Amino acid sequence: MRRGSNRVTHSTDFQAWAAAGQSRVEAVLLLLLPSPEIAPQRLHHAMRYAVLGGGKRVRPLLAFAAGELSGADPARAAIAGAAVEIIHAYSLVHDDLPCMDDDVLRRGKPTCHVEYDEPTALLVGDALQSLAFQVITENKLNDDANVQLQMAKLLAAASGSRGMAGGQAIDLAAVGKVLTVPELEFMHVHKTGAIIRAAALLGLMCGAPVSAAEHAQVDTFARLIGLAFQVVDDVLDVDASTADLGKTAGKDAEQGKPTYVSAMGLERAKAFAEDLRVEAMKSLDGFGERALRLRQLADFIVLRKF
Ligand code: GRG
Repeated sequence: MRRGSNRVTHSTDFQAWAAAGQSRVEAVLLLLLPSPEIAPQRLHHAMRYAVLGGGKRVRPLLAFAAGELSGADPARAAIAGAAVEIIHAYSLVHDDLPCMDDDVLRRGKPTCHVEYDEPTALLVGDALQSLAFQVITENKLNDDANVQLQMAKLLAAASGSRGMAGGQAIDLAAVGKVLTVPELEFMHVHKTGAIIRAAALLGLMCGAPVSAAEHAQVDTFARLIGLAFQVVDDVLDVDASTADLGKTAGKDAEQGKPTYVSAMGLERAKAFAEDLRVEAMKSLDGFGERALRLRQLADFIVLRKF
């Protein structure tokens, strides 16, 4: 592992940039979520519980960072990133339900169905998914309405049966089975990778048009880093504590889930994540300083401990 990149990731400059982005998206989410004063109050409370005050906000940070390549207005990238984060929050609420992963801890707090109840958690996910599409369609994110329509389509495809929801279906069907590495990759490119890719491309699309070649470079970067994100998630499940993760560690093995660690072993899985990081960096060749934040995020995603 290149130690130099570790220094970049932990530089105060990156940390300050990330903290500013996290605060910005938190403020936007606060405004976008329905007030807990409005009926139905309990559902609105639960939606805010699921979204606010937690998480690394990696997806909005990717939107900001990719937006820097196209000169996107950060206010627009923040809305696009928030829409993806709302989809992500919905997926976590549903994933934690007893009919799926059945977990009690998320982001260091009781999961939504534990804090509220199962029907409420189901509706929280449903309402958050609708809210994300309201957000991405009712706010002006690009001066060209056609581009904005493409953005809404991208988010829909990334979330649906040929994206995240499809990946989750494959994941549920894989419990207790042994998957090959290509099968694992297919599952995770959908389950985790699709909305990470969407976050980066939506941030990019908030700005001025870039060439098809540049768009493809960002797409490649996002696909590689989305997969790396999942490989690291599998590694952390065996290599980190529940306290550090804010969610139950060791669940994959306990539930008989095929992971990169079960398929390759811990050390090879770590090396694979590093290979993906290096490949992702290469895909940004030619962007120079404009891609600094994307490079730092790639480092963060692979070198993170939580
Ligand atoms: C229910 C349709 C549906 C989909 C669920 C994303 C997902 C699909 C389930 C989450 C389960 C999981 C732990 C996946 C591994 C990768 C992942 C998405 C981890 C959580 O994302 P982080 O680490 O979480 O970005 P924070 O809390 O930081 O936002």
